[in-house]
Amino acid sequence: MTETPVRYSREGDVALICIDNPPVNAIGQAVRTGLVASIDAFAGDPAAKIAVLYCAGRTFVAGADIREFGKPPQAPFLPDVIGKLEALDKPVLCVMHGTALGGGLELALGAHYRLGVPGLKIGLPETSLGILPGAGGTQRLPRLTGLEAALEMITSARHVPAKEALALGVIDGLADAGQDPLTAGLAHAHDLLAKGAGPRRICDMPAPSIAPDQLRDMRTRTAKRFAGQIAQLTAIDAAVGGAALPFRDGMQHERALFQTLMESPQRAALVHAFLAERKVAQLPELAGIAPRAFAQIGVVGGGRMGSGIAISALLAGLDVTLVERDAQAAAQAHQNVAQTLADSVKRGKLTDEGRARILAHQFRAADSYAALSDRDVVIEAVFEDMDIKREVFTQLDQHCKQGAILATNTSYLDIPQIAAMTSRPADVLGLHFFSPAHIMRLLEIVVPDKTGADVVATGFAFGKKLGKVSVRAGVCDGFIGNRILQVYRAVSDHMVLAGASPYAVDRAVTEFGFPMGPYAVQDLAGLDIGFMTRQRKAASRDPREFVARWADVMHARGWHGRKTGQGYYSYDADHPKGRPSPEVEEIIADERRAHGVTPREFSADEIVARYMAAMVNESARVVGEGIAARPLDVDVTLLHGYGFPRWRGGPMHWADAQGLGALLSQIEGFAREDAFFWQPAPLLQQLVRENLSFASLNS
Ligand code: T1G
Repeated sequence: MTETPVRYSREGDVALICIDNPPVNAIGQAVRTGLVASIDAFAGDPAAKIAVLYCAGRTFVAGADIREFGKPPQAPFLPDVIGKLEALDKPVLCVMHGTALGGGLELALGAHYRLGVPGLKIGLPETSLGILPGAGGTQRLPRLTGLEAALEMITSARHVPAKEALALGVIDGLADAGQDPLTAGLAHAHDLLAKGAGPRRICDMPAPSIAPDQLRDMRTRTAKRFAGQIAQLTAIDAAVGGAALPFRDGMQHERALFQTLMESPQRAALVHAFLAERKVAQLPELAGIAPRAFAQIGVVGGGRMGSGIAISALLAGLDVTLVERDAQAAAQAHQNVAQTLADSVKRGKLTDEGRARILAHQFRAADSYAALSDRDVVIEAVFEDMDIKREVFTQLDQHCKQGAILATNTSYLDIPQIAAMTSRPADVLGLHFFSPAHIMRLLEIVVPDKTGADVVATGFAFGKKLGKVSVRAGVCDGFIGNRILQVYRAVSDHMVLAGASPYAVDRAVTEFGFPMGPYAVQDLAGLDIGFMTRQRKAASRDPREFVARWADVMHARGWHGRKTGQGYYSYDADHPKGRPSPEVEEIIADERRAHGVTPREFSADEIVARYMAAMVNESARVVGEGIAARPLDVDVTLLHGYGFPRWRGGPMHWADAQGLGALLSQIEGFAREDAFFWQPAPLLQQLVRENLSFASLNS
């Protein structure tokens, strides 16, 4: 924060109020205080006929200061500051650039005129943080745009581009391209003065209304889209309820609902997720370490994963050479990439010119490793087999320039062993993408002991360029995400053996908030994948570990999940999402009989309790062993790669909210049935002993 986050000055008859609070001009207490002082200065300055409110730096105000959430609120309060601005009897013009979000947009709505700098995006993303616009957004925006458009903006939390903001009437005009906010503001202020424009207050505009059936539809759609969450429906209540009241009462209604949400566990979880996503890349070991260049990317392997990685890099503007084993495979890979780019155009993610430019200038597929000799970073995405990896890395070592980074996308092979196949292990690391790689945001950056810090820093810089959320992971089977996944899948199998149906497990888990349960996910991924994993692990498996044989029986029958029409669920034209299969239940019943198990009932609560306890316990191990740097790294991994419900914050945040003592007792209780599976994680025991939370390890 600069010393004076809000500056007041005057140029002729135009007062200038400039907010300067890097990095994103968030409105914290100092900014609110500064705004009040500037508003007073403008009101008391007889030479000032109009004020221009704008921001220094890369963006207009990105919102209230999220770091103040959960602390006692400090005066002056934002709704009052905005009310004071709006009440001025001289006009105020607000000029926005970058992103005007949340409290930032609400501040602009308190001004009398609004101008956007091209490239501006506006939005009220509060519901994505578990709250609602609490400084008049639910009252003022609908008066400008109508309730329907305002509610769509508020519930979707989306960033609205300048042109759409103009069409919606949220801004009055756009500055010329290349104009900075101050220059544009001064010019427009003079125009307004010349026209004799006075204050134009949104609070004086008539309140909008919405037809009852339209409102009902909107509620139904919102409840479905944001199942489990409370902020979106509460925001609708604030806007619709407020529109039926005089403006001041509407503001109070909004405030009351805002405060309830502010105190909700969902708000705490969503803010944790927001901050954790930004903190994952902040690692002490990387402080002050400059990344290497990474403009020229190489990819080995043009299958689904390799082409997904190539596309991700291409969409980020990087230059990509993809190598396949022969000319035919290279041509096929080229076609895969071209096809996905064409799909991106259809999905509106890319323009047709963008697609043509990428194919003409940024991308080529080749059939020789020599084509990778100028690459800065090469990512291998070939079949998961150590002998094949050896061939690839031997070739890369021969052909890649000195200083090039050699990355493997392996999900489970031993990366130090792969690094040792080269003459430069310090330049080798894991970049574990999730499929489809151009869509999934998670990237695990897997760091063997010998990897150079600048190589890791390059991994993070590369991930950021690709728009990924990158998480540092240590070396172990499954890294962070898949290692934890194996354990909560195992606990599901335990429950199924004991009597729960796979469908009951999936139902309970989706009711908790995951988009899919573990069995539906296995059907989607393919049951052959699970089969291969079991084969791979067979030799090293502890004999006390329970392995579900029913999965092998299903595999042997050719039931490989969705792609074969039969897995845990049966799929057909009438049931594209699958329906329970009595034959699967029969196969499972056979195995129960073979184990002498008398099946028992499981409530949804018990299923979730065991599922989550297993997930948290393994997560604690992953942190305790240093595989994840902090609990927040586990949370971000599960949120972005495994469908953990964001509004529950991730398994470690969720565990803290439950109370670690209670969770440990639960695990100890389960251990009385199965001491091998339910060994409490030492870190969990330690935290309980010391009366600490996982969050205490995040700083
Ligand atoms: N408060 C505090 N810090 C914030 C912040 C905020 N609102 N927004 C960003 N930061 C920090 C962020 O943690 C990071 O810090 C740095 O700024 C750069 O962010 C009353 C109550 C604006 C699109 O939800 O969406 O207003 O990690 O890495 O990719 O109704 O930040 O460097 O230490 O994300 O260029 C509503 C949240 C608040 C917007 C920029 N506003 N921010 O993205 O950079 S609630 C939001 C964003 C509210 C009122 C209510 C993005 C961005 P550090 P960054 P970026």
